[in-house]
Amino acid sequence: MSLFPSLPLLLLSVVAACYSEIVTSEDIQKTCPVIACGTPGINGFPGKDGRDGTKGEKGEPGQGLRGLQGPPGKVGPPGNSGPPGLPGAKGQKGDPGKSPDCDCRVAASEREALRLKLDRINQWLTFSLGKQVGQKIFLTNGEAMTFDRVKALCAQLQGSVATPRNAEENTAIQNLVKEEAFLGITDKKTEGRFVDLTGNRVTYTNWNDGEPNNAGSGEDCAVFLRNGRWNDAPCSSSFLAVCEFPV
Ligand code: MAN
Ligand code: CA
Repeated sequence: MSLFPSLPLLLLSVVAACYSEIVTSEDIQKTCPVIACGTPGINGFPGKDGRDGTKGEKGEPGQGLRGLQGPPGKVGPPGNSGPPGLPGAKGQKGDPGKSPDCDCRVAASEREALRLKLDRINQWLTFSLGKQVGQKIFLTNGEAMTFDRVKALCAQLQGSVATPRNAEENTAIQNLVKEEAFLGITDKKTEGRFVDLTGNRVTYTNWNDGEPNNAGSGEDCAVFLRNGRWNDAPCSSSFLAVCEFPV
């Protein structure tokens, strides 16, 4: 038997092979017509690179060494003041003072003699004037002057213008004076509101009937009348100066 089949059979085999390729590949249908079909071509060049893919998820922290410590931060705002501290320790005992240059026993006896003498003078004054009442004594120099001058005179003597605080003191003044005298009471600041020289409203008064009446061009000073009662009169008028002093 011959190695080659007969020619019709060979043609039939080739046609059958080509037809089977047409059925499995549309592209081959265009490039491999039945009549031009030959040996397969060599592979083409690789296609272009594809587009970049989407970004991946963040990776796990690395395993490398920790970095150096950064510089210190800014200074913060000052804090609130703390509670007061404990009291300090007691100081050391001081040096003994200098002895006085005088003989203290003699000075003490002299002080006592002076005190006794003052007491006696006070008794003479009280006996003479009979005007001490409680811890207060009223004295007069017998002169008449304006209110401002009386005030200045009494202050110069470390006293004040006579200001009776009750009936007993009012009687003491009445026993002292035989003419009209200024009192340390005025309504200069507010008409009708009589206050003492410290500005306090007086609680004791002994106004004469119909007084105070602020007569004429105005009467802002209180004046002690001979009958022991009071009248308001001009501060610029002149009346007896009577001062009071603490005893
Ligand atoms: C005079 C003044 C007044 C007083 C009257 C009383 O005018 O002394 O202050 O009020 O007399 O009649
Ligand atoms: Ca009057």
